[in-house]
Amino acid sequence: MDNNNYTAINWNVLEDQIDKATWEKLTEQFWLDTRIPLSNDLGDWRSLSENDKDVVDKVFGGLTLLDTLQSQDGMSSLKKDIRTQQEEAVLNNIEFMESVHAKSYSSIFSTLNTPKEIDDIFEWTNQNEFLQYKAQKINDIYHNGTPLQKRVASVFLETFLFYSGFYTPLYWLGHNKLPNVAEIIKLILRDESVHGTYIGYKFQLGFNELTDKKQEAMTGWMYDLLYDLYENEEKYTHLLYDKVGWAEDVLTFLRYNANKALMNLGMDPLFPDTAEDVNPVVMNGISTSTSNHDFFSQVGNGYLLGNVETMKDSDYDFKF
Ligand code: MN3
Ligand code: MN3
Repeated sequence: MDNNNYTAINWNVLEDQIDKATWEKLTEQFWLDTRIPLSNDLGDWRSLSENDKDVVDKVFGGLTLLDTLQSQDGMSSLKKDIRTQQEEAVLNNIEFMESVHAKSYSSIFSTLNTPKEIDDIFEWTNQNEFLQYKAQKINDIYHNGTPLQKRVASVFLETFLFYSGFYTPLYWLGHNKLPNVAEIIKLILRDESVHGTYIGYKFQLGFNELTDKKQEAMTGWMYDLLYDLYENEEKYTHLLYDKVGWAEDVLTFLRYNANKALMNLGMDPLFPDTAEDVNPVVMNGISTSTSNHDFFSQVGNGYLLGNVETMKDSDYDFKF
């Protein structure tokens, strides 16, 4: 066969079954922010203190930035060194969902905040030095890193860096507040669980092909990067959470998730923290089943995307 021929993607001949399994999982769990009745959370929102509201706003500003990065630069950079054509299709799906994630915070803002407040949140997000540090660090790897480094950056972002933000809506969900906002976060979390596992798996395929010496160098680079990001995350966490007194709990949650990111990459944990160390209210928030709101049927019979089931704990633990 002529190597210059343009090759049609053939889903009936799979080099890697995981591509198809991931495609099916991701398309089954497709969702849109517009189906969640966010305005039902307005009563809860009004009951929060100014400090509590400020934390929610800034946390979602930060998450918007990270999902913007994933949708604009992350997946397109990973697509440059795919191992199979189906991997590119999966990354296309992920890229679109990252745009849904990034947009969903705007839906939350437009429900809870005034236009002036929204402007201030974005202004803060685009100026904050710790947010900019992590976004630029990861983006630099996306543009200048090796194929494996890029996959590490993506997994660290999604399985680790997001969690300083996810803590807040899960905390409120654990206290029976803002359940619809939390529903969006849980749908995002469910996606990220699949993304982190899949991209971590593709990393491991490449990593296993390296010589021992190169594996050692890669591992060293990875742990250095994690430490660097953790130091920045400590500062970000104190800045956001000191005024409500949650910083230490958030840092425990972060270390627990940093270990999960390493696990996705097939690496040993770095921190001693386990699920038992995390604030049980937040763990409870993660495991609370979603209420569904019947959101697929709300928009009429034509909008039927398979059966929506109650989410389980295991939905957040996607493994092959
Ligand atoms: Mn995302
Ligand atoms: Mn993702």
